[in-house]
Amino acid sequence: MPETAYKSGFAALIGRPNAGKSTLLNALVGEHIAAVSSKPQTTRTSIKGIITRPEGQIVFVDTPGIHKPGYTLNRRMMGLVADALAQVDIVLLMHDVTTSFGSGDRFTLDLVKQAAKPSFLLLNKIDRLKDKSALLPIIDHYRKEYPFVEIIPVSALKRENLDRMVDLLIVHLPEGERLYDSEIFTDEIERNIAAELVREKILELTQQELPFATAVRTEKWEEVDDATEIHCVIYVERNSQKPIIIGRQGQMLKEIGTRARRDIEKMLGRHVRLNLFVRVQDEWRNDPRLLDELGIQEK
Ligand SMILES: Nc1nc2c(ncn2[C@@H]2O[C@H](COP(=O)(O)OP(=O)(O)OP(=O)(O)O)[C@@H](O)[C@H]2O)c(=O)[nH]1
Ligand SMILES: [Mg+2]
Repeated sequence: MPETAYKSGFAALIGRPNAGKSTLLNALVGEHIAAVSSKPQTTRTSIKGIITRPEGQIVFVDTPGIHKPGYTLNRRMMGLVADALAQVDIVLLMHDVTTSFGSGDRFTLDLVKQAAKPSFLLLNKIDRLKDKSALLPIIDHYRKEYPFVEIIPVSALKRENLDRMVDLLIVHLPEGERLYDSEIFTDEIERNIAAELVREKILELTQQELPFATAVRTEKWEEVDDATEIHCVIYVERNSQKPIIIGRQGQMLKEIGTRARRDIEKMLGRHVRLNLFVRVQDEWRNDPRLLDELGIQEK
């Protein structure tokens, strides 16, 4: 019998919007599978990223940042967080060390306490700390709140301390067989990742309410001779938002398309012809059917 058995299991990335959960997911799998932006509420679904090591396999579950739900969309997003908390083996609570502990962090921490699972505290964005001793009061505060199995300062962006985090995670995972083939790094399908990459560019390039009022869906995906032809529909809520997405002489839509196409080509390793269409869909954030179609399902 081998000295240590193979380990496998699920770890949920939980935290406030903007903490850096999706940045960490992308860094861990080494691929751009989750949208990242400086705007809050970037992630709307739970996306799995898988890493396989000789000693174990970890399935990371990225989740939407925890916030007060207003629309059906946001209620479903919070349902996905509750679901992830209930289903995984280990919880990774991520806190952005450049922000101070507020009521949203209190609410988030209470959810982690209720889940009562083995939990790691990840203190993210340490690259932005001039003085690392600023971590000590944060660690102290969290340690008094919950018996975290590990408290690990990391930088998802600079990939600091991630190997150590993975090593420690494997130690705490249950014994078990591989859950996915070792080459698989996500269970997300390419057409959904493409739509997310388009949405990411919209978040990058637009301001105010537009990032929240926009959704993207891939409607056509076809392999033609030398390229993949992709049609994505961008949903906005009001007629007045359409010209903002399109921009003067179509410049904005063109820029969104160019940036997204580059990323999609990187993912597919193939030429892409990306066509974007803008559609006004009143109140889509409260439209159960469209939310289903967007993969943001009721739980
Ligand atoms: N300096 C620094 N910035 C980071 C780090 N990790 C993430 N960021 C930035 O923080 C912002 C938010 O990152 P995301 O990964 O989208 O955050 P998230 O927690 O997934 O956010 P939601 O999906 O909205 O819940 C982006 O601008 C990232 O570039 C880090 O380690 N250091
Ligand atoms: Mg995210």
